[in-house]
Amino acid sequence: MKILVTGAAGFIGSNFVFYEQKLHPDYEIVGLDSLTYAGNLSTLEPAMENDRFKFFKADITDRDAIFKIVSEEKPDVIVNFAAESHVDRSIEDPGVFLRTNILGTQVLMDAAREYGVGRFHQVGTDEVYGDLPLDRPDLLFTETTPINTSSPYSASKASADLLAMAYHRTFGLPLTISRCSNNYGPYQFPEKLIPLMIANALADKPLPVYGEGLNVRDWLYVDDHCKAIDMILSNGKIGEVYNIGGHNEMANIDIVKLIIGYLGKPESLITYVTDRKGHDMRYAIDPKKISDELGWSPETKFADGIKLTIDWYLHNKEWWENIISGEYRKYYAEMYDGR
Ligand code: NAD
Ligand code: TDX
Repeated sequence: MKILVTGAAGFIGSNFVFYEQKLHPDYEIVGLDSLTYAGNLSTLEPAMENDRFKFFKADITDRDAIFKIVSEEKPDVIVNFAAESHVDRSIEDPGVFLRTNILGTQVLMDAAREYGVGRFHQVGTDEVYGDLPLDRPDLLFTETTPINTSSPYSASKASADLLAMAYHRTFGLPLTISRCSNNYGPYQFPEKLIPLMIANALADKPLPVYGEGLNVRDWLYVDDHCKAIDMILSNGKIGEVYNIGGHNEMANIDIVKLIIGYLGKPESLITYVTDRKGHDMRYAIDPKKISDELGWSPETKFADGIKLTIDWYLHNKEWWENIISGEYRKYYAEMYDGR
């Protein structure tokens, strides 16, 4: 079995490579990434030690490069993690989100068709369903919840999902789609809530909480997302969408307080800042379909996963300090200074 993993140098893509290497030591894995600001080749160093792993630096919107790699490598499966993934950046500059997330997915699916790749898996997000109200805890996103996007990011991911379903129906491309809730764990880029709060708290810098901090996200440890994708690749039904989430809803402010409590930092670091435009209130996944049909369930409880994650950032300062010393400083100043 040979799997082409796009976005392999990003947060979930790299964790998926490690997960597959461990679970299926006989698999060949081809990592592909254009190494945007969010991609780090150093993350993949442990994977490179395995001679069944190979890496290509390529952009998924580059048709010639992608066709060449797919024709030469002949993967059995393509799993597409490559994306622009940060909502705040999509509000500042939507263009690259449309290019990578929609057109890049199209290029990959065209290559899969051209060279008869047996399976295409599109990694989607729960954000395509829009949001849920705080006062209706009974409401959850199911696979049939209508698409109702709020940000350019979620609109681009929803477009990719729709295009994928169209490629399945029109061309018979054998594919599956997963839509996961918020992930956390090692190697997450520090622009996202949890690593940003850990990094700032460690530096005794203000912790910028949007609005009142009451927005709710449904957090899943990254390995449990990888486990779900692996199970979908093995037993998922072609043409189906699978929601992934572990019933772990938490308000942002509670996560921030938990992080500062664990690190022994004062709550006075919390700074309420101007809210995100179009900020979704609550996400909550109903994982019944993947549990019933594929027997998936999450293994890591949030109380354990968040400790593992904070400890990882404490022990791997070099990884994220390198990142926040570069281009990221400019981004941070533009996004947060005077907010
Ligand atoms: P990330 O930003 O950490 O990683 C994305 C990777 O894609 C980076 O390595 C980047 O260099 C690469 N990339 C970007 N544009 C590319 C291009 N044009 N060609 C090739 N590579 C390119 O994101 P992530 O959090 O790891 O998310 C991975 C996928 O999972 C995305 O599709 C995202 O929408 C989805 N997802 C993420 C979450 C989450 O909570 N992080 C939840 C659900 C779904
Ligand atoms: O500085 C911050 N302060 C803050 O209050 C940041 C960066 C975020 N927030 C809030 C906004 C959200 O309510 O925290 C929550 C989580 O924010 P993000 O980490 O930006 O994640 P989110 O917008 O929920 O999107 C994530 O989950 C779905 C991923 O980034 C997406 O790629 C994924 O599809």
